[in-house]
Amino acid sequence: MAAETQVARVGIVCGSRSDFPIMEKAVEMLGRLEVPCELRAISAHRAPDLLLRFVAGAEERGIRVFIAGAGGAAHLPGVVAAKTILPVIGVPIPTQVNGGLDSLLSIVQMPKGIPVATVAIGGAENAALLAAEILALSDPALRVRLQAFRDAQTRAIEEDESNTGLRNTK
Ligand code: RP5
Repeated sequence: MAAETQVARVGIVCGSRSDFPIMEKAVEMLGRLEVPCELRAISAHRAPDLLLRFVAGAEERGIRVFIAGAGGAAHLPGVVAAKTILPVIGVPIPTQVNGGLDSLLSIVQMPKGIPVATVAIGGAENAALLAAEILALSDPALRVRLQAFRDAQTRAIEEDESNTGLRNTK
């Protein structure tokens, strides 16, 4: 039973260890939702064979959704999507080119036939939430945790008095 909960359900992969500070936000968010995940840096162009082996073995290991982050000519999410029928969520990594516009366009502009669901530049938290929503379709307990996350988020805004700005009325 305990071992079963340790099986990673979300496979997070990125092009370089330099992407870890962004991708670790996805790990953290999935941790809050109690969704087991794994994070690997495997470059699609420097280690393509390793990447293909990682993707090929993932479903058998228990992975049900991929989150793939890359920067620059960010082909990694598309390559992952090309080799699996599991959903792939792409995270464009911020770069020196207009803050990551190169990464965003490389990931979001997938030609038809192979989809990659793309989040905002650096949007690893939303990638994690979307992955959790996909898993929650067949995991009622996770659905409850996701709803609790949403409710707490809303409550924090409603109850935070510092959200009230200055008034000039009596
Ligand atoms: C991409 O190139 C990686 O995803 C990373 O965002 C970028 C730079 O990689 P490093 O030169 O830091 O390894 O493949």
